[in-house]
Amino acid sequence: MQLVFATNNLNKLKEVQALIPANIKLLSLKDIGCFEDIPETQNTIEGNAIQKAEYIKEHYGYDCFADDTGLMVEALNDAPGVYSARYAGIQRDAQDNMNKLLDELANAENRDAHFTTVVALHLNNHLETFHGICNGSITKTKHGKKGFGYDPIFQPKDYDMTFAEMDLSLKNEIGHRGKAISKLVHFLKSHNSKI
Ligand code: ITT
Repeated sequence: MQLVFATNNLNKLKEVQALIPANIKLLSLKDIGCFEDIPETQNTIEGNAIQKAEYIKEHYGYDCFADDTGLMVEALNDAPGVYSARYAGIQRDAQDNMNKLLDELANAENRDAHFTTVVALHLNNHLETFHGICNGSITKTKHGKKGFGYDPIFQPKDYDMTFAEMDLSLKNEIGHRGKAISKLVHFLKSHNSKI
């Protein structure tokens, strides 16, 4: 079986590759000759995941899945949420985004937050979605060099380190994306006895 993973984010690709069984061939956007920006114009995480998966099916004809993720911060009424990538501007810069979030929370007592991932799968002309959530809190300063995006300032509940201080295998085990992708793999296995 082969599936396109519709992402331009190489860090996501690395995390997901570690969770997908070896007998599913993952194709990247580059592999199918897709070099344009895929529209993400919906106002929900789920809407954007579905939009990305449907775009690839419609324009390239491949079965595929897409991941959309957001960081929801309680004290900010769940911002940046669906706007996580461009929170500090269209340059979509991780350091700028984290700095803005730390500034916004400078006087906040409640630093609770969660990541939400929705994976949308387009397979045999059917659409399925898989959700994953990871609860935690926003640290006061950045810690760690691993991972990507907001990882240096996100500390998952029950751990005394940020995602950026964890090995990929632990982030995948307890994280939002790992949970959503595990559900995807379970679904694929239950529909294909060869996986
Ligand atoms: P694609 O749409 O091409 O998959 P993207 O980087 O635009 O890649 P998202 O829209 O899903 O992906 O990401 C929204 C933002 O959240 C973006 O700034 C990411 O860096 C950040 N983000 C996503 N997953 C994350 C994770 O596991 N840890 C930390 N930050 C993450």
